Amino acid sequence: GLGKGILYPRDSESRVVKTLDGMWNFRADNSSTRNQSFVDEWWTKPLSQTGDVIPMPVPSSYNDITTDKSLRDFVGWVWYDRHFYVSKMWQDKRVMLRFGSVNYYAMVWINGQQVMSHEGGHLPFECEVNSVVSFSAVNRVTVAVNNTLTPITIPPGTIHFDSDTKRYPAGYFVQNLQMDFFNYAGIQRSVHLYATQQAYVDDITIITTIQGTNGVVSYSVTEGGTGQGSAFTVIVIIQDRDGNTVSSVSTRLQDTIVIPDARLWWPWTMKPDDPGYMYTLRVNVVSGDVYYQPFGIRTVRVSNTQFFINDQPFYLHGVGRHEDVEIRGRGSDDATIARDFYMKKWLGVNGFRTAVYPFAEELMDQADRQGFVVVDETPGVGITQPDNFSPVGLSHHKAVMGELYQRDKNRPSVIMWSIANEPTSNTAQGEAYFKDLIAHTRDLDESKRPITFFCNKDYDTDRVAQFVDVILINRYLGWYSDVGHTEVIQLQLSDDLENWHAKFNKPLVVSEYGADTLPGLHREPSFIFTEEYQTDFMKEYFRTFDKYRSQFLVGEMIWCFADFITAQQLNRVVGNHKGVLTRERQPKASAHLLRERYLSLVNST
Ligand code: BDP
Repeated sequence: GLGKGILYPRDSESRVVKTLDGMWNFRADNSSTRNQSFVDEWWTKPLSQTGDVIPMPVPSSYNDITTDKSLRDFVGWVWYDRHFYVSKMWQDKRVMLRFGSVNYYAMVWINGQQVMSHEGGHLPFECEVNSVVSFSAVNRVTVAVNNTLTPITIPPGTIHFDSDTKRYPAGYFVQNLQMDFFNYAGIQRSVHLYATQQAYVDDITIITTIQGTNGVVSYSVTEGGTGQGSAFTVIVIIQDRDGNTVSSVSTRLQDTIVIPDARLWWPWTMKPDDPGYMYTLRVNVVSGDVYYQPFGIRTVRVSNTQFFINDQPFYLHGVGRHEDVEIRGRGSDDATIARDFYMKKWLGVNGFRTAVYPFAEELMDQADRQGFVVVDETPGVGITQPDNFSPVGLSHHKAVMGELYQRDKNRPSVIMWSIANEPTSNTAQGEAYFKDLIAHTRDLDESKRPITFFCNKDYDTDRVAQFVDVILINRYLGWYSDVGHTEVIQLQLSDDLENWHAKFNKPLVVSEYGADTLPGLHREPSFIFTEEYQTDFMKEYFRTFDKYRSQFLVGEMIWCFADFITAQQLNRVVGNHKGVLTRERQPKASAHLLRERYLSLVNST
């Protein structure tokens, strides 16, 4: 089994949710040993009594908040704490503390007692806190966060020490990362404290199919807490988007409910007047708990040449993107989420990839409700070194995939799982590792969503594409190879696509292609880094896509939606500039070109 559910903390007539977002106290452990905080047991008292603290917003990455370079580039333990109350009205409830994401490793104490730890960023974790909180006095929550990446973290990294004291100061080290984005860290998503009844809905899984005009909804509810067994009686109904009950009542923990004349979930480009239709499964435990689980009715499947949503052919014209914004870094905020969806809609984008880690639940909710498809990806980027392929690393990667599935399994927007980005997929080691991980992912998902990974290897050497349902290839023809030569793109990409399809007989997506572009830089004829080069380059890809779109190409995703920050590197001028939008989410010339194409694709289907 999967173990516990990780349902989003939602309000209901029986549940209360409060947020612990806001300013926390913060202190980095700068000691030469890097773990003096553990020797001095910082969790045993308010952080402000251990030394100087600074205010730190939650949610946010801590890196870009201050002017302190050592904090921006910090590697090691940082500490957060704050006070909070738990209302006496919650005394007989089950009280939960939930973190949307802490990057990378987190330990949590309440009033000096450790309550949980979690490994891996970008995914939620929670625990019950009744036995450690006071309902009649102030409480303290302390969080220690470590962003050190090792060969067996997902994503992996290494620490390199330089001990030549003639050249480097004492204790000098660098963290080498096998990824092209800044390793933002901290409490990057919301923190919730919430209360449920003692007998509660622990988990809900919903699988939908379509029969004629009927929507067939199979659900299963997992019970939790006291009242298990016969005392755990449920009343389940389905509500439409306006809250009207549209089903009969079921009193079973597992059942199948038929909705006649169901309204299906569609991507906005397939049904512009009614995209993203969401129903709600209302689960009422008779002894009190009520949980409202949103879901959509849709199917996905693939043939050898096509991708189908609700049995209609679907062509993905999307973007790869990061969660990345000035000041907050990877910290989630609703204004950015809203703006990004407006810009995606403006661009004519009908789907995106969560590169290269799971995105915020609040963002995913909007993909569901606005009808965007999502290729939902684990943080498995940079699995390229022999020591990344250890059994410990693999079992952690499986656990992460399990957490991602648990979090997102009921989302209609999620049409594919991506297990990794550009791993070493052309060795026996890579083959064994990903074969196992893909089989594990298939076992998890009863709804049988297609599985994929982002491949940068060649059709004749890759050994993992054989296991996936859709082949996604990242290609930088005219950029990382034959730089400046747009005239090779059509030839090379056509040859590549034809060979992949001939060998594997599976649908393909060109899942990354892009050119760094500094807005305002112009040159005619085009020259790399200018706006002219980005658009000339894209036009060559477009011509090739159009040639294969009616054959076996089922999607294209430009890299990237918006510029984003990376580590300091000689080939990155303050970050990666392959965005069609700037980091401020304003268009480059390429955005207008992409928009023209994508909107014409909307109108042609
Ligand atoms: C691709 C990687 C992506 C990078 C991109 C680039 O998958 O993470 O940002 O290259 O270099 O290979 O822009």
